[in-house]
Amino acid sequence: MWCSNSGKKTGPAYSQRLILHVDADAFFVSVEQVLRPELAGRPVIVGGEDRGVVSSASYEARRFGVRSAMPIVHARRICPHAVFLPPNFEAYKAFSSRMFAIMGRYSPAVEVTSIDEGYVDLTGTLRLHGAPLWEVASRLLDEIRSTLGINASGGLAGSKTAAKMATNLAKPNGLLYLDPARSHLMLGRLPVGAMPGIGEKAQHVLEAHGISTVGDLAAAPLQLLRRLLGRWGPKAAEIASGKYGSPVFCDEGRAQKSYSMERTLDRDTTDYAAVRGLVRKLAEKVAAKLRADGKAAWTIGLKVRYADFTDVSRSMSLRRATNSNLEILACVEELFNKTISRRSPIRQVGVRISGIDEALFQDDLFRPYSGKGSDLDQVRDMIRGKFGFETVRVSGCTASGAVIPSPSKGPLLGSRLGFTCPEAKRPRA
Ligand code: TTP
Ligand code: MG
Ligand code: MG
Repeated sequence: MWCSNSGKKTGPAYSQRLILHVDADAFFVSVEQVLRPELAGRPVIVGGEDRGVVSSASYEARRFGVRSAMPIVHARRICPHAVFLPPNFEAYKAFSSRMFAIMGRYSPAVEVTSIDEGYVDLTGTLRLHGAPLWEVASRLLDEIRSTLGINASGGLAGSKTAAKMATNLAKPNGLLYLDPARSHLMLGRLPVGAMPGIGEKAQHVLEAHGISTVGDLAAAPLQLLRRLLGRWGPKAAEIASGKYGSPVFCDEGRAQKSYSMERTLDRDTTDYAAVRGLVRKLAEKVAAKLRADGKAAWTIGLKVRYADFTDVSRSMSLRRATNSNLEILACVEELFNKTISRRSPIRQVGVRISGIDEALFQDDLFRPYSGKGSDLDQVRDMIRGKFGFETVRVSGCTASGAVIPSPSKGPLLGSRLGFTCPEAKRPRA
């Protein structure tokens, strides 16, 4: 699909802000189809095991109603002839970095927003490329296609939000150019839920107050929006009106914006002690990744999915960014205690750490801070890195997820320091 709304023969002015948003089509599935060409053109679904959810569905599978985040059991019911595959993250990461490397050849300003998606700021590159920027955008998508063998769609517009909405309209395998001067006219007619940042819940709230399109949102009274959406309300209106354009954050964008892990339990359970242990284990693993990257986080979040698929998410922001195991565990404990008030079976839990910052704090002026955490955290990370996660247990959590009632009852090594070492395991040969 190709679409230009400008109707003009000439391209955008040299200095006009133009941002290209790129998002790979059915990314995980497309990579699988490159690795196994016999799957091309077939309904293919990548997702967790039977109790998991769909991560990515080929457009052939989507015709049967399969969508991301749908339980695999449901997908099997509505599309039984699809090929179901477990995820292969290493391959996806390799394709992802090759895709962003291609994008980086078209402009130095590239913001990575997810594994298969990002922005390229093409502003000011008209002379460099010597061609209209929509042609340049088209060339970029072609290069992804011919080099990696996967399709990507794109949106070229005057702001990141408009570009992302254009990509969504262009999918699959399309490119949509929206003339910055007039894009709000087209985007204004879209349902309010089409705007990035307006989730399902916000959409329902807005619709209940007669705000059903992006244009309605742009024109809504700010006071009403503040009441309905909090501080995000007026900003959302500004974005909807096309007046706000956040820059392409190249350096920050390349860095990971959050660290998260989630686990679906083998069976729905009301054994909250076991779930609590699992949550602590996830938090420790995520915290270790954060330290390994020399980062710290401002916000710690917990998600609980109940057996009926209702999700409860809670997060807390800290007074300073941290990567300390104990501080992160303390937050997760507090969130868990606040969240598990409903006495219903739990299906899945997840821990998400966001508001990522450089770990710049330094307690010892005479020793440069590595960002890898306190001595205790570094020792624990090192032992776990060498001998496996289970070789060190932080008080309060066993390998099976059950809670140790008192730290003093655990084996002694390290317990004074806040963790226990159940056994000195040898590395596997
Ligand atoms: P998306 O870009 O949202 O989805 P997609 O690439 O599969 O399909 P399309 O963009 O054409 O609509 O997500 C990129 C990848 O992230 C996706 O292939 C798998 C993963 N993912 C999940 O694991 N869980 C999810 O709920 C979503 C939405 C994506
Ligand atoms: Mg995608
Ligand atoms: Mg995406």
